[in-house]
Amino acid sequence: MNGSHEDGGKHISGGERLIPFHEMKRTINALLEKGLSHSRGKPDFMQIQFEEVHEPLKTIQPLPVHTNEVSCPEEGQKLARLLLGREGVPRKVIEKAYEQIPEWSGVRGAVVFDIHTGKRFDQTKEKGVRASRMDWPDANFEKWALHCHVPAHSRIKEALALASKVSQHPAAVAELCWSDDPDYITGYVAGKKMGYQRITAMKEYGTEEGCRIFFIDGSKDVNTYIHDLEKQPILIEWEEEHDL
Ligand code: WAQ
Ligand code: MG
Repeated sequence: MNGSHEDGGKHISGGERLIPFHEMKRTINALLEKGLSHSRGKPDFMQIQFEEVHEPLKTIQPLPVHTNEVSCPEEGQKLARLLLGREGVPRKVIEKAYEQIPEWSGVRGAVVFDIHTGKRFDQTKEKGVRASRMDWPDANFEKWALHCHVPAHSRIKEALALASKVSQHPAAVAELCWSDDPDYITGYVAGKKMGYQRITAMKEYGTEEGCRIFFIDGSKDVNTYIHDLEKQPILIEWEEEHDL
């Protein structure tokens, strides 16, 4: 569901999947259900689109996961900034991005932020950039969740699949994310070195301001960065040996 918002209405929900044709009906039904029964409200507009993928599929491992228990959003946000710094985002750049997070809370995709210039890289305004064409088959995800003692929720599956895809790009440095859904306050910071670092409180319950920032290094080759996020098909497949 990727609604148009020329009327200024608020974005309720989105979702992107990568599936074999025989799962089409089940998948579209699930997306419909997700859009119609959402904690952000009732949609007055919805778009469901599918397209055949011709590019070769790439299969990758999920990022390693760690859950950081924090007692309040202030502690969570402080930890997030610390982790971003460790992954290579300069402190000044973290501050610059954080200054603009309130302005970006209505963006329907992600903001791409260049750590080289300290400026927003994409020019998509309120639309943002949507990573697409990634998925994680349920059976493998459930096996992974059991092994890693993480709840087997589709929200976690989708977030970790997205973060794993996004982080594997050569120009990617780190990602910062928390939901815009009022009933979900766990967020994460992710990167090649630190993996997927869940943080159990990134905002207060009841608030609808979310965040998703992809930090990239603009001094690297970024010509195809946005195209790759949108078009490169990636499947997640966990193999236990990689986690030992
Ligand atoms: N590409 C880019 N940005 C996206 C995408 C996408 N495919 N999907 C969502 N976003 C952006 C968009 O601006 C949303 O408003 C925002 O991210 C939040 O999306 O416990 O649920 O789906 O480990 O509400 C993370 C923690 C949960 C999960 C994140 O985000 C866990 C979440 P939501
Ligand atoms: Mg949401």
